[in-house]
Amino acid sequence: MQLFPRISSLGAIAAAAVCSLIAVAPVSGQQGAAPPVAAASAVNLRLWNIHPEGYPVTVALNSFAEDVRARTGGRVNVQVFSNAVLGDQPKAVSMLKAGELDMGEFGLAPLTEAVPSMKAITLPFLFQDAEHMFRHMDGAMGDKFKERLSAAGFVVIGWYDGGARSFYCVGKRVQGPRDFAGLRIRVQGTEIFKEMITLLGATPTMVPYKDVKGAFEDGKIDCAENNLPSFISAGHYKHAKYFFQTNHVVTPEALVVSTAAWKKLSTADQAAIRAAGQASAVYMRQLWNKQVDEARATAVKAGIVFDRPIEYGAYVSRMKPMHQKYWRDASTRDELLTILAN
Ligand code: GTR
Repeated sequence: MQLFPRISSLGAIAAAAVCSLIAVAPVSGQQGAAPPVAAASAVNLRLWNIHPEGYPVTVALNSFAEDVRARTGGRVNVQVFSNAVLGDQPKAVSMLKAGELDMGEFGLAPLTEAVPSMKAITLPFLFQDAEHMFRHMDGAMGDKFKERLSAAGFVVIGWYDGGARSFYCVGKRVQGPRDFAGLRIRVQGTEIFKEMITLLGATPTMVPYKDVKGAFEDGKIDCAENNLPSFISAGHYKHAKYFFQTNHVVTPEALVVSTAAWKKLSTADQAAIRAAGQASAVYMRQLWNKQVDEARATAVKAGIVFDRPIEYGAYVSRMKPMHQKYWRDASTRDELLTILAN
């Protein structure tokens, strides 16, 4: 199912930005990890996860851990720490870099800090839906990002579904682009999300994921944006009664092993972990679609009021300055051209 109609004005923005450019510099792929060393007798991998039990990501990670144990004959033990018990996402990324964690299931927001050329794929109104996104992430583009992430310390063993993000608010029913004016909207802290909110005429307010519910309670924010399963599982729906289904960002997430931990594994264990990671991504995506339907049913039952944009042109034109910036940038232009063309 397509989440929003193909937007011709996005193509126009692209054309305007690209035609003023001379040469397209190829983005050089970098090779990642060094060859593996011999297997240790038993390996324990600590895996960070932001979501609670029962959430599709958590269910898939638990099954991944079992699968790894089976495929390695118990040589590799994956310990899943869910519900962000070890800290929020930015902290987990720095723990992984410091060798205090070996694995994580991350949204793209923190990973784009390590590989800025990936920012392009978190732009609003870019991917139409999950099918469109995975066509690229499971193909040459995904492989290119895997190489760059590996060079930056993250070995990707599966692309998970981060869903389609929409806005939801307390007290104000947003139904059109002008209704965003002056609202304090929670963001994850990345440049693109902050800029998107500012371009909508609202105020971006940085709040860690685990504190969003409290920020609603304390009146520190008016709105947040996320996918339907997170809206329910994080309890945001208990406060924000107006859901404006913009599906503005459709994004993948990544199951990663730190390059340092990866290098300590034998070639056979690396292969087993890769296979289990890939299988868990397939499983996660199946669970996801079901969870979206269930989350919507829970929201309807809880009396959430749903609205959808009547048309998308007004939102896309507001994003124009940001989109143009990435069209002009040689490190992101190729990806944008490929995505728009396919
Ligand atoms: C969730 C996503 C997390 C993180 C979180 C947030 O839906 O799975 O990776 O991005 O939203 O908004 O902080």
